[in-house]
Amino acid sequence: MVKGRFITLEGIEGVGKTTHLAFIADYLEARQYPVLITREPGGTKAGEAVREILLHGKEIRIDAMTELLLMFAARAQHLQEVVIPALAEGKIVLCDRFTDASYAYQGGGRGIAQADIRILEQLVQQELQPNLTLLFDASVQTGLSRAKKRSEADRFESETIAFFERVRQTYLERSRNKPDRIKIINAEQTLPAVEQDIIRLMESFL
Ligand code: Z5A
Repeated sequence: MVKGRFITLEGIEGVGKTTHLAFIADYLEARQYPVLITREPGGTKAGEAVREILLHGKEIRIDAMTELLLMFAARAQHLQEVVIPALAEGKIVLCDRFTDASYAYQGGGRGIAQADIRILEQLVQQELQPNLTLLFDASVQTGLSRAKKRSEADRFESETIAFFERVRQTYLERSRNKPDRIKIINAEQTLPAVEQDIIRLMESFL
């Protein structure tokens, strides 16, 4: 039985998901909420191994469908081993990316049909969906320039501007179709302004 709440953070690279995840965890813990922080792909030993192949195996050939299946393989393990047990214990699970990323990157970015992604979503998640998704939105130029300052480009970050534009537009389209769950936060703002928006959203969610 699901007692906790599942919050996911999404957006193109460099929009501040990792930064804001820590801020949200601090905000919740200061209010005595039990929090579990995790990420996708990853969050389990098997998932982190898959992540290593997906992000850093630049010399390994991975076709779009293989990439999608690996994302969902890691997700299946993550849900069973980490997310579902934590929700059953009443925790607030904060996850850096989830299935909206598969729609945005493998769907919008790589061109896999949304209907095919939906089949895997249904198979792996059944009825489970995030209760809240924060979509950090910034231009591709802003996101990539922030990401570049931080670390060497991984396999995704070496993609073209057009790829990231498609990813961003798919995220925005999903938020228009699911406005109750997916809330857009303007990530072009200064960090304190973004944090104020996060607090406003968290207050109305909790
Ligand atoms: N992927 C996929 O294709 N399909 C799937 O189903 C899933 C994932 C689940 C790994 O994701 C890759 O997996 C991802 C999609 C794919 N593609 N890539 N690459 P990831 O989340 O681990 O990697 P990422 O998107 O590259 O995250 P990131 O680079 O760590 O970015 P971020 O977490 O959004 O940003 P950040 O590290 O918090 O911030 C970047 C810098 O900007 C940092 O120095 C901050 O201090 C700074 N920053 C942040 N916000 C601001 C503001 N507002 N002003 C000024 N500076 C700021």
